[in-house]
Amino acid sequence: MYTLSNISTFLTNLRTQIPFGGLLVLGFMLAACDSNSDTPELPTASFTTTEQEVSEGASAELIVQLNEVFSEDILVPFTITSNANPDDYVITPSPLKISADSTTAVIEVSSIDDDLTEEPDTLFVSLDEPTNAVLGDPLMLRLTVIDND
Ligand SMILES: [Ca+2]
Ligand SMILES: [Ca+2]
Repeated sequence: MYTLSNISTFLTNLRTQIPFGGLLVLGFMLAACDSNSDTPELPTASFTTTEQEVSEGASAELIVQLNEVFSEDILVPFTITSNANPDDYVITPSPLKISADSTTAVIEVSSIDDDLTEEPDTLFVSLDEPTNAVLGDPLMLRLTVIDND
């Protein structure tokens, strides 16, 4: 019925006659092919754990991992919710970038060492909808920072 050369002749004719229409048909065909089988599955992005603890003055490395490598960079925005004083921390800016062909990246949380005696701080870090990936599980991590004074 339809051979590749038939289709290509058909498209060539179509493009010659109605260039825009031809491109439109080609676009639909590509879209149809894409949704069949060759759509690359997006990797999932998640934390590796739900709980971490760090001592005041130290840095915590919160690892975000993919379930498989991807051919393009992935951006993972994240949100931090905390009752802690924001001045007490230096945090990797959102979004976190996971470079093409790697499976992990790190959100670094450096806590500032002060001389105050405090209760432990709790920071909830949650991953938001990534670019070039989908959310996996777990997507929230609780970081506890223990006072050292
Ligand atoms: Ca201290
Ligand atoms: Ca302190």
